[in-house]
Amino acid sequence: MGTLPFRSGFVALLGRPNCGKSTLLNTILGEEISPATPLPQTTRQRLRGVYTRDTIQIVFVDTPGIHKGAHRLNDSMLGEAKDAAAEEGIDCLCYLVDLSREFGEEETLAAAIVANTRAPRLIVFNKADICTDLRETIGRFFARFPDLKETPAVTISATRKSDGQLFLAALDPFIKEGPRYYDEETLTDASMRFFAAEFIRKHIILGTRDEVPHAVFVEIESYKELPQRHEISAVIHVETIGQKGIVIGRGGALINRIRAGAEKDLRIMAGCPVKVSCHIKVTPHWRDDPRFLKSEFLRRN
Ligand SMILES: Nc1nc2c(ncn2[C@@H]2O[C@H](COP(=O)(O)OP(=O)(O)OP(=O)(O)O)[C@@H](O)[C@H]2O)c(=O)[nH]1
Ligand SMILES: [Mg+2]
Repeated sequence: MGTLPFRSGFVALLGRPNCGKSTLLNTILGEEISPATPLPQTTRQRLRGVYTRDTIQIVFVDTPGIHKGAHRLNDSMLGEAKDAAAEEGIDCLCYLVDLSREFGEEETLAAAIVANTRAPRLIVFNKADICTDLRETIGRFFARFPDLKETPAVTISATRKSDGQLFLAALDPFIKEGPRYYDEETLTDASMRFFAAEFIRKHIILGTRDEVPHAVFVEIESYKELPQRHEISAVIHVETIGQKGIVIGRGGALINRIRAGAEKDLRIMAGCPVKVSCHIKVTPHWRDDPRFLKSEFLRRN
């Protein structure tokens, strides 16, 4: 018996905000690398997550939710998703559809972007666990987007580990013979600085509401890898003085919780204790400031 050839591929995860892209990526990798929260528009830029088993490697690309918004930040997020869809060499574009909410304008935009790509496609109907009538809802989806009728589809709950396997099985035919792009231990291409910013932001999202989580930008001023621990110093940009007060919280209660939450998450990734210190700065209109929106700025961060 000969050995099986190594297979590999690039898979983009696309869909409207909050449909479960980051959750699915985390479930498959068995580790939280892409913050997933109840807030739509959590993910702001592309992130690669690498799944490697004996003879297969899949490079997943998580993307911001497809939506339109008033700020340049929204345009930049939409650009990130469109670029991921149009990238050469994508072996499968997974279009995640949230079955638990009405299909609205964002779904129409997402479906149009997906329908216009040349990459092979898989529809991933998600949140099956909280959909009241699967058959009817999926029927309504195809009635609304008839162009996608012939596209293969799988129905899952991204929060269920066993459904991650179901998804991988549906993806299997798209993954052809190819090289190992990353070594076996690599889970992602992003830096600890990037994760520091993302996990601090995650805990701000979890602790605030309304416009506040959208008005926050986390900048990493310094990231020191000391022998015993990592020390991170961050600036949390907000747009108004009122938001600054909210993020600090009564007697510093919220900012302390944000720090503690981020330290706990980052400790898992860093493999050692992590100390986070933050200060909060009012930077009006950063969401329309190109300096804050360039991917390189975010990645360098
Ligand atoms: N019940 C249920 N909830 C889910 C499922 N998948 C995701 N969620 C929840 O949906 C919310 C959004 O999930 P995310 O993974 O952050 O969604 P996303 O598509 O990455 O969102 P953006 O980054 O904003 O585009 C979170 O609260 C998840 O826990 C699912 O299969 N079932
Ligand atoms: Mg996300």
